[in-house]
Amino acid sequence: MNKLPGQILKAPEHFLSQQDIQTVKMQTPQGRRDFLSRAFAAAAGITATATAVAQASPEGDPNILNLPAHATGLGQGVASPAYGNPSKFEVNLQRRQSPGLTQTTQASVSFAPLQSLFGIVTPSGLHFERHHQGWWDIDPTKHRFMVNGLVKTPKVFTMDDLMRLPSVSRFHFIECGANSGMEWGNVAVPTVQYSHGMLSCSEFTGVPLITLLEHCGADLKAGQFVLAEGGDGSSMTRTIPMSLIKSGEVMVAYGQNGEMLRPENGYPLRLVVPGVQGVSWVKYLRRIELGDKPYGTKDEAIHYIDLLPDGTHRQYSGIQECKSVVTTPSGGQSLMGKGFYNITGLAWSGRGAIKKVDVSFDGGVNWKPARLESPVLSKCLTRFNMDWVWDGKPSIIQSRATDDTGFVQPSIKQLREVRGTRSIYHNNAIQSWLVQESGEVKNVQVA
Ligand SMILES: Nc1nc2c(c(=O)[nH]1)N[C@H]1C(S)=C(S)[C@@H](COP(=O)(O)O)O[C@H]1N2
Ligand SMILES: [Mo]
Repeated sequence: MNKLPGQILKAPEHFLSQQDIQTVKMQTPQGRRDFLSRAFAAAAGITATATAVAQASPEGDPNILNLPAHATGLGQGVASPAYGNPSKFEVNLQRRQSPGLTQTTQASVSFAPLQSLFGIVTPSGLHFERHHQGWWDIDPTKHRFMVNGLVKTPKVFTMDDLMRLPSVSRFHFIECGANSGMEWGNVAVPTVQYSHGMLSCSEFTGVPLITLLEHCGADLKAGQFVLAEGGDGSSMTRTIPMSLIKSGEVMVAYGQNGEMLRPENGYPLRLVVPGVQGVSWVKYLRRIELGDKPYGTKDEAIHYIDLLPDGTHRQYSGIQECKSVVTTPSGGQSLMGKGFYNITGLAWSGRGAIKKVDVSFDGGVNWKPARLESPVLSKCLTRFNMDWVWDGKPSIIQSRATDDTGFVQPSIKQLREVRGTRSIYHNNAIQSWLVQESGEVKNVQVA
């Protein structure tokens, strides 16, 4: 029996009893191969109930014994509409609005269904959305992009102008600074879609911003910051330091996952600022101004800043620190019974590549390294997997990521010690999922 650390906090509707905590049992497999053989042995040993990973025999299963219509008849011709859609059986795979968020006149946030996604790329139609004043489908022939400020020749580009220039394609995550924000206040939202779903990852294509600035004769000595301005009515303007831009990573992007950006993600042009919170990835990008100091715009003065315990604000804290989350099993899901499971999740860091992800099944007492799946890219989602045999007892599953700067993802307790409890933004704490005896998984906090 393990002793779990500290006090367990929970959402009011998901009470975690002391008894649950006491009965969480640890798993200490010796190595993967040994583990797997024992895993399947364990699963086979519980044959009486349907807990093995597959049915033992096909006898009596009409779905394997009888030829279905699709094996004997003629299928359909090429897909119509010509732009393909998911299977009709996948209708539950949707972006969703959080039931816990205040609704304004129109919905302004939709969350990506992380619990149902594989690998690292977010399908464009499931990319999360955050609109400060609604989205637009802008005519690309009328869209203009201007570069001005500390440049020799201010210029206005059309989309055709931009698409003639040398382009790059790179995979990056985007995470809203408010992702997991509800967890600060110990409001454990029910599913990973709502706790972590303001996170997506795409292959972006565009022109490095530094190329455009140099093209306009930028003063790279005096010019220390740029202002990025969006074309929608939200006056979404953000300051971005030239140090990020000079690295060549910041991109004026028109492509997303092999096609043009989706309207809700900024069509026809958005800024891609790898590693930095989503708000700086200005959509419907229409202007870049080069200046010698931070601009302190409205969204930089009152939003996306962190109120610290001493009453001061942490400002320009835009880099999304190292973070991870187990996406299956996660809140709202139910395990089908004892036996083997693939634990899977995502890890990312705004400072570089993921080096390691450890997983705990006992609320953070013992940790074991997960397998990182390739590719492992800088400022990009990394997929991790791990084998697990569930013994049917309550368990608290957590993941803890380390990036290549050596930064280790903190617990919510460690984070609160430094940042207090009054933040909304920049919560990169370890996430805890309680697997109950019934198999139901709930969002809890181990603090
Ligand atoms: N022009 C404009 N750019 C914007 C926003 C906006 O409302 N208008 N929202 C920002 C915020 S807060 C985030 S988190 C990301 C969300 O990008 P997405 O909607 O493509 O997921 O875009 C940023 N860029
Ligand atoms: Mo955001």
